Amino acid sequence: MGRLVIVSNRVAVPKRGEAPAAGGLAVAVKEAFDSRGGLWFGWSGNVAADPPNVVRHARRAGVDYAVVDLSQAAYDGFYAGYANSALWPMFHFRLALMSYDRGQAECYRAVNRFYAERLMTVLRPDDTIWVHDYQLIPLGSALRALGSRHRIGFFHHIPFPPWAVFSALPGGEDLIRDLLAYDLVGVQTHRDLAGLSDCMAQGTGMKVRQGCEVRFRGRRTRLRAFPIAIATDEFAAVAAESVRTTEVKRFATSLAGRSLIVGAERLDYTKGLPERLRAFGALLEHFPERRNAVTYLQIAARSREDVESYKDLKREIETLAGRINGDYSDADWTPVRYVGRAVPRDTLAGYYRLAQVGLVTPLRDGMNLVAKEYVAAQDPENPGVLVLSRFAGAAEGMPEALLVNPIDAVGVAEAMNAALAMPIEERRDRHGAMFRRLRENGVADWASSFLRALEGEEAEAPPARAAALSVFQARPPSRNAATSSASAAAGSAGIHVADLSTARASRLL
Ligand code: ADQ
Repeated sequence: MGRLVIVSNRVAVPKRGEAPAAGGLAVAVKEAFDSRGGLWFGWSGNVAADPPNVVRHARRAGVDYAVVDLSQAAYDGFYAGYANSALWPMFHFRLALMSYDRGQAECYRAVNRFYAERLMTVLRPDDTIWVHDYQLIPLGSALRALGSRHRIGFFHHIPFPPWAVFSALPGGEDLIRDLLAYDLVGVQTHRDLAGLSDCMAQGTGMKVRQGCEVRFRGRRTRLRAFPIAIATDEFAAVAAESVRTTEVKRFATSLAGRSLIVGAERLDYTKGLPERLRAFGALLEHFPERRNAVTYLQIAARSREDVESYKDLKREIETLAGRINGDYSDADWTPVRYVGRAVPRDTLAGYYRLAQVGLVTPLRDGMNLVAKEYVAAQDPENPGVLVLSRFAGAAEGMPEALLVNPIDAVGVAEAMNAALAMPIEERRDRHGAMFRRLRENGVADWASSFLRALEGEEAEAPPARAAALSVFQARPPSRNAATSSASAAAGSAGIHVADLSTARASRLL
């Protein structure tokens, strides 16, 4: 078996003697790399006025890294420009935030051609190539144009909208056609698969067999859903350890017995932060008994500060948090604690474990790993409750969360209130079901099932439809249905608690 070659836009080469990054792709592909050797190719993160046109190599912990630098002009047009100002908002259904510039679109293609040329210099004939995410959609076709006959797979980490949305992008048809250079295109959820399949059919005019296969110029491109996962046991252990550290204990003491609601993400308009702050304001307004009894900790790591819409977002969040604190604070209580930076992963895990409510309410999200991490971090004997946006990919496999529409401030407030009131048996039942599912589908399974499908070991029958139904029909333990007061509160509030019927599932698509 040949090497596995991972290509992602940003490649963080660990410093000599340092462990590789503990999250994301690094964990996902570690085992695959361990068993067959591998190469990780991408942008180094360096921007230079006139970068050397060379591939730099490094070897760390058994993994070969090959990275290239970008010029300032390439970075501006490709990354800050087309990828993050046109593609990112479009893929997240935010057409009003899209800004399109033809020069940037050309730059995006030029950078992908540049990556392909550099990558070809380091490839071996029997390598399997796995390309990641929306920055690199045309990489496969650029490699084919240079003569690559490798197996090439592409995984799309963010949502995939239907053609009615996608077609707002000038040249959208070309981007969809680029996907036909891949042998396998993976998305996170069945909702995304429906979007991708619709774009394939309408954007190319080609027949999409059973919604998941296209044949074009002798190549078969398969379309599949592979929901990304986390290293559940490892994260659970980190969280259990973290609550014993001085830092997390000090934080717990500072709560003075109040309940904790936690949110954590990159500062990004897709994550629904202003909407979430309004929902917390609504909790304090409509449920006065929660005043001075609950603290909301929001951790928002800075992100893409060179893109204009992200600067506006930061101002809006700071204003909203200031207003809630101005309206409701007491001398001994600040309702919103806002931390505007990244915190270490183990500290974050400790905060999750302390929190009675995990508030994960993106307006759209490919998957959302925070939802999974929050569940993994809980004490199984006394777990907190996940309040989760129905528009996060994670909702497809977590029907036991309290599922909400994030723009309904009062609805989200009612869900938070129901979560804070939920009896322990119901919390255990809901948590237990989600935790078991997370353990059964770990991140190593995610990577290996993608690679098995790419390398031809997948069963021929398309799994999409049957799997979609079984996920949507999953139900929480029967006790929840009518007996608990929290369920009743959630039900009367119109919160969709684990009852995604097939009919509703199809409305969500
Ligand atoms: P992201 O949009 O970055 O990822 P997410 O899946 O939630 O979103 O992953 C974020 C990661 O960063 C998590 O591991 C989280 O713990 C960590 N993190 C978040 N805020 C932090 C903070 N303030 N400090 C430190 N760490 C923080 C994209 C897609 C998602 C998809 C992933 C993986 O947008 O939908 O789930 O890729 O495919």
